[in-house]
Amino acid sequence: MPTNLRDHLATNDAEPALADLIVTVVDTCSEISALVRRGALGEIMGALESENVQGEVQKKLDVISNDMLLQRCAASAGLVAMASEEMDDIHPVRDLTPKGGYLLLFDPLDGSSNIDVNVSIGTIFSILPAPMADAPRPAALADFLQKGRAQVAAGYVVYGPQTTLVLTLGDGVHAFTLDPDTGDWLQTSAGITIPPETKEYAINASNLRHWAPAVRGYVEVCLAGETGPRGKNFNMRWIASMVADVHRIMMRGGVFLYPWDAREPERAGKLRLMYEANPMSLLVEQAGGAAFDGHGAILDAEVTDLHQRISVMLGSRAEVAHIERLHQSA
Ligand code: P6P
Repeated sequence: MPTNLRDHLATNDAEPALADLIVTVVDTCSEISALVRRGALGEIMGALESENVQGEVQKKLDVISNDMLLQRCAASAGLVAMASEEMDDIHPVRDLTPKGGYLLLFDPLDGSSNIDVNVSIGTIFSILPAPMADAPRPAALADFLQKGRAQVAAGYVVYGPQTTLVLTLGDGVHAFTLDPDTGDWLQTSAGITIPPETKEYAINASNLRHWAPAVRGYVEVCLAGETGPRGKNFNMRWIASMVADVHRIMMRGGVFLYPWDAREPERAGKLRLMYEANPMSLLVEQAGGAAFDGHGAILDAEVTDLHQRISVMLGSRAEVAHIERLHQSA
């Protein structure tokens, strides 16, 4: 009988408050999955009048998912505060104490523009250690501004043909699939490793004219295939749902690029560091891959703002190393 998530966490000696927080997040994702599956039957499709801090039109399910995570995770005893793509400010839950605890960050429904067209979407989450405080005090924004390498756990749930959790606690990457009959999360992969080589890249090619020379050169050589300097043909995928594109890479290799582009030069890219790039980069590195931001490892990127954006190039280690060399020689 496959291991379930609770037994996996217990077997791997996960700190009890961390295990409880992870189980609470994932059980909430079970409920989000049920809403996603109902689609138009559930009257939760479509957009709201509101915009999030990113200036993106919020889908009903974005806000519903966000509120579900806030409400349910607040009960997890080790949780000090939360932050979300859908909220301008942090969401304090309980005071920091000398015992420490955890900070939870999430993109409650990444790829939500795909909801109305029935394409896979997902929830991404990151867990950071809460600082210890000599005297009890509420968490502050500055407590969240930790580099990605400080994460104690990261994961995503992809709402696709299967509902699957991919999780790391810093000691390898494992996958659990939701059994729709029992509601249990059963382990379906242990010790996921990303093949170091690949012939498959994922990028929104319509942005080619906006990219930096290194990225444009990389993609043009891929397009040249066996007639070009690398002498091999490549395949391209772009689901426009980071969770779905990254899950494919976790399962069969590849590289995912959402690089800086000239449309908004002051922004490092489109994707957010704290609750998209950092959790995905920890998962990818733990699976033997690499995650690069155009200058260095994403997990080492300086953090200055909760909603800062970053250029993302991640996946098969040898291919990311090739992309890094192109940046160094540009
Ligand atoms: P584009 C979804 O909105 C998202 O944040 C990621 O999930 C996805 O990879 C990217 O944006 C898609 O962006 O510009 O291709 O629509």
